[in-house]
Amino acid sequence: MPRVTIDGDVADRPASDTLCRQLEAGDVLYFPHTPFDIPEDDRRFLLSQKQSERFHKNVSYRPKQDRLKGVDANDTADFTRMHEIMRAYSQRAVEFCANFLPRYADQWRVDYASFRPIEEKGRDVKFNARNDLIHVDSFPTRPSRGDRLLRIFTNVTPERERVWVSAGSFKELAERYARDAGLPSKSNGVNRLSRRTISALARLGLPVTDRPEYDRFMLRFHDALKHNRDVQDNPSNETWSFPPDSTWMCFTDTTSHACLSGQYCLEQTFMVSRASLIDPDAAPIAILERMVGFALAEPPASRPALTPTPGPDGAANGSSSSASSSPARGTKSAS
Ligand SMILES: O=C(O)CCC(=O)C(=O)O
Ligand SMILES: [Fe+2]
Repeated sequence: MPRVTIDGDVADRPASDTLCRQLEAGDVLYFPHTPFDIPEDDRRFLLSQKQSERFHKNVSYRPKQDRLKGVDANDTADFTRMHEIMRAYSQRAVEFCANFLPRYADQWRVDYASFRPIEEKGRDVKFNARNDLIHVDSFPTRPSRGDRLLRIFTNVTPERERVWVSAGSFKELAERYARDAGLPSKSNGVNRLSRRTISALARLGLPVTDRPEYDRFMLRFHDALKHNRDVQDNPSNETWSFPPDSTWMCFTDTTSHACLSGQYCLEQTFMVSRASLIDPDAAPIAILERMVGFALAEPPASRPALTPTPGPDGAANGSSSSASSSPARGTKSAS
């Protein structure tokens, strides 16, 4: 799965259909020079944030609510400064992506941005939350319902690269491992019953996530890949180094990835509507539906409007419920 380098004028024009097709199939689009501005003062402030003193996890920014999380709110000056920086990064990343990928921008939902200030190598987190194990992304608190997860990352660490490794695309991995992870089955009456109960509870406003079969499978697959030594240790896995001040984007529900090392990094996520894809048949949901022979989420046309509405946890969701039905997963992202 190639890493496609995009430099110079190409970054200033809308991506060609060929490039969109490559992106949707799992290629990484790599910009050796970040194609939008990150002011020097902002970088200095981000780098001055020492890991572990103030952060237990990533800093997140929710553009729809203009809300910052993961920073000590008692330190008002630093909180305000971090808030400004995350707001500005998110706006610039969204503006760049909207110009570069206009075919998705009309219908996408702008999801969270994040700042990752903690060294990834040897990071002490629970097994399924480890970023250094290869996986495809799925968000427990924000089911995508078959829409795609597009993410753009910027390495702001001076003099150190961010290193990723990949075991190929969702299609390749699903062909080999989806069955072992437990493909959805139509005949599972218990499943259907519990889904109906969850839907009913969600309609009553209770904090459960009405998660379609697709998202339930993607969460299982995320965990299964992390536990699979054949995936993790495959000698043909590809390694990509992203140098300081580079930016890259990919559909992280398709491009399998792990971050082996690297520190300060900014990121913005989008949920891209299935309806706007150039090749909807290459979407993970389409691949899985061909395998099982039935629909794994409501088709976009029969869903409520795509306009994001804040859920109870502030998540930008196109549906009425957004909190997790699975307390074990809490609000962490399986990503
Ligand atoms: O921070 C990174 O470079 C990627 C980590 C990751 O896999 C994720 O956030 O889903
Ligand atoms: Fe991930």
